[in-house]
Amino acid sequence: MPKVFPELHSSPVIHKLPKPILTKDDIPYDAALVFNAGVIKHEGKYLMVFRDDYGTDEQSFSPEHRFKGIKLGIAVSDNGIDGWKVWEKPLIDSVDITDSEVQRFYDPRITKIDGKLYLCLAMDTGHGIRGCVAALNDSLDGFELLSVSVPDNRNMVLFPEKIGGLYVRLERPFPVYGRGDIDRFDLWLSKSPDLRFWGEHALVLGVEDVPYVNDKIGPAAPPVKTEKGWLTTFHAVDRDKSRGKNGWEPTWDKRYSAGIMLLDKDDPSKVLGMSKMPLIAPDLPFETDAGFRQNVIFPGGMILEDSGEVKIYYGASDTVECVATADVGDLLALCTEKR
Ligand code: BMA
Repeated sequence: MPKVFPELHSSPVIHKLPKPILTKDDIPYDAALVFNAGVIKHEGKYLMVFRDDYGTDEQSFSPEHRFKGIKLGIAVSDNGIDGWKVWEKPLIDSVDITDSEVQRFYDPRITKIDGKLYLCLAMDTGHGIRGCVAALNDSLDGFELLSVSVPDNRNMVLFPEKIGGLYVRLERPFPVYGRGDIDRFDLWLSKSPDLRFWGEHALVLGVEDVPYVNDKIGPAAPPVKTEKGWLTTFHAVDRDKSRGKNGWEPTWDKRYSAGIMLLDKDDPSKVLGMSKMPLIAPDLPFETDAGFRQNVIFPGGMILEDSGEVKIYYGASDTVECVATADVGDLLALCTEKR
């Protein structure tokens, strides 16, 4: 029986906005759950690509009557906090996918490399979950898939520049055999000369390295560059069978929090330091006591401002999109302090 962790709290260096920044009520089309967004700065504004699971609500939801589909939508804000304007047309709607093998895309992450925008997406298919790297159109109304992994893999994030002449991504394969009878999924890295062919796979962080996790870890928001190295969040899951009904579904026994670590500037498979405590944990009422899956926070965007403020965008309860801020110096200190 894995160890169970009774309470987790966000780090004192984290300042959460008390209310979500985007919810279903802000969406000009069918929306039920609006969460797990990628966010970057683009052309003087903040550009968000969010996930929208639609077609049911808490009252009509049942294991037989689940969501009709998933759309990926676009929202833009002047300050990255409020005033989000949601574009009338989503980037994609799963019901419009014509390839019978592909069911849906979700959990978009966005990265700008050499001025061009790229998405990483999870893709559910008839033969497993696959991780995708895609180039976003200049008009932001579609994307071209550049690479699709073999199953099962997801939670990919791209580094915002080439390192040692190669593109680099973090990712989370699902090794179902050989790691015991619970999830035990780890965080990996791959490199590519062209964003299409990926190799030089390396383990970055094992689930056993994170003291507050008894289940699985994986990437969260794309890394940001600091003078000390690459600062990056990761998602961290602990499981407790006694949680029982903990959201809309009959059972939901997982809790998702987020960790923070520092990777070597030139060899990002090397972890220079990691906080031994969670950076962000579900601890606001709408994160712990409401929503589709309670006790879930999942970062998908991280922006380092010139002032040293870091904005971390995260989905809460798989239901709404939120933001927290922190000082970059405090985040780096968390990764290097010995405790
Ligand atoms: C993961 C993904 C995420 C989600 C999380 C918690 O497996 O599906 O999109 O936020 O579970 O439900």
